[in-house]
Amino acid sequence: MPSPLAAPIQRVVDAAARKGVALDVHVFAESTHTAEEAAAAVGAELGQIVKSLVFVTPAQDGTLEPILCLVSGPNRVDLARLAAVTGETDIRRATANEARALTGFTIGGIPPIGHERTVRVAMDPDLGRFEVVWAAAGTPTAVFPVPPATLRMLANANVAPICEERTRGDVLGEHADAAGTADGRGQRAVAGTTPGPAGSGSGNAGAAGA
Ligand code: 5CA
Repeated sequence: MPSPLAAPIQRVVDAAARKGVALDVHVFAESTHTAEEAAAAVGAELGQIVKSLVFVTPAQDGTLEPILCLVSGPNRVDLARLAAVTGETDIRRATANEARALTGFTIGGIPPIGHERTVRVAMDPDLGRFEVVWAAAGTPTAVFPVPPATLRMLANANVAPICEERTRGDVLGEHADAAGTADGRGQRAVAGTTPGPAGSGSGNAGAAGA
């Protein structure tokens, strides 16, 4: 009999199941706490790792409202952009304790779905470059693969420019292997031009996003 999933992982699996998606959770012996560790564990590139970063803004009743940012591994959230996208003026990073209290999960394992309460979610369009991305599944050793468009649906995420501009050097370095293609966007899964496996919603989250 398969061993039962840890309770936090089960909450993530159940949340996806409620939307009709069966998650394929991978649990590792080694840590997947950081994006770098997760990329090494699954053999993906850093950009395919979904960082689930918790920010907070004061709600009208004086409590803190969480805002979850789903961010491609190498990218960083730009607070001014996040403020513009959410319409909030007072946003900061959650502390580790706040993140745990607001989501029900511990940093390093915070998933994009299955939280304690309804969370507003903003998603980095760069995740839409890949056919599949990998997100934390509730603990710091568990991740799951998901097409970015499915992730957007599951998290009810608003795909919007929330990250700092990458430098030209960053982008050229990353795309060096794909330089010179006709459309200039490289050969790597630019969804919308490259159909995903089994039509499972691997479209470009960015193209469809707000
Ligand atoms: N499992 C991996 C890959 S899916 C993961 O969860 N990565 S993560 O980026 O979403 O979570 C780790 C992030 O938590 C780090 O990038 C770091 O920015 C953030 N973090 C670590 N410690 C703290 C802290 N004390 N307060 C707020 N954020 C923190």
